[in-house]
Amino acid sequence: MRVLVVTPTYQERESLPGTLARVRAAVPDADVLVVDDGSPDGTGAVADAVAARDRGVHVLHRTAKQGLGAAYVAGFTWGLARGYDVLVEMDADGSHQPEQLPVLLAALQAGPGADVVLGSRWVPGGRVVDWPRRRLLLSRGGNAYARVLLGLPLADATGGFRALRADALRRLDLASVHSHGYCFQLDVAWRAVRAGLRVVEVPITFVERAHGRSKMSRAIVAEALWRTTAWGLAHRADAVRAALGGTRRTPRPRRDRRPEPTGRR
Ligand SMILES: Nc1nc2c(ncn2[C@@H]2O[C@H](COP(=O)(O)OP(=O)(O)OP(=O)(O)O)[C@@H](O)[C@H]2O)c(=O)[nH]1
Ligand SMILES: [Mg+2]
Repeated sequence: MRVLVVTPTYQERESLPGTLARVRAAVPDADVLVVDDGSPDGTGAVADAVAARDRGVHVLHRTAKQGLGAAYVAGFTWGLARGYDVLVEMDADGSHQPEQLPVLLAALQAGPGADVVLGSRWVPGGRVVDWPRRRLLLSRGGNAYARVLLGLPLADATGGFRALRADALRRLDLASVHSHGYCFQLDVAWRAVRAGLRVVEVPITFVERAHGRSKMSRAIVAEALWRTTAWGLAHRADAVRAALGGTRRTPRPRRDRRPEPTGRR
């Protein structure tokens, strides 16, 4: 199983080297792709320096900050073109623990297997360390909104630490993803559920960043809110059409959530 860990960066000069070293130690057989949007603090050069001495680390330089979603689409496209079997999403800021990568990857193969494994803060065993109350509320509230509006059968669709099988990813029509900010996470989870993929949540420990600044902004929250609302309304219109005798354009979500696999911490 060839694994590529995709790590988008913007202004992560201090966090990136430690994150990369931890990934390489935790899953030595996996490659890493840093997708840097021309960070003015020189994160791209830091990544290049690591890549120069480690053949398992690659860097994709983009010229302007275009958001987390666009960075992941570019990184996934790069990985799919090079034949990786599994693509992983991971932040560079230390919030996602590289030491939990083996648990995520094992869950792809455990039991009946999974197409997409989501690291989840809001299943039993999941944790958040050092987050202020307003961030906890935003995350819980955002996930609750997505559950109600989209019928998304997930406890945490925005954790952003996840593993996807390449063949599953190919079914999600990445070229049509327009989400910029962290609603990219919701977008992909929603597409996966609608495509009838097997989506599994495993508990993770999410730690507030120690260095650098959060890119979370009002604009990013607003984007998540309006896009989720638009998706929800379109979904409901679909359901109404189907109830009136038309055909359903989107398949019914599969609600088979398996019990957590191994490695609970
Ligand atoms: N390439 C690229 N990376 C980005 C962009 N925005 C954020 N990132 C990276 O994506 C990861 C997550 O971004 P964060 O700033 O931590 O945002 P967040 O995780 O939604 O917010 P916090 O929970 O406050 O940390 C980090 O590694 C960022 O450097 C972007 O526009 N382009
Ligand atoms: Mg973060």
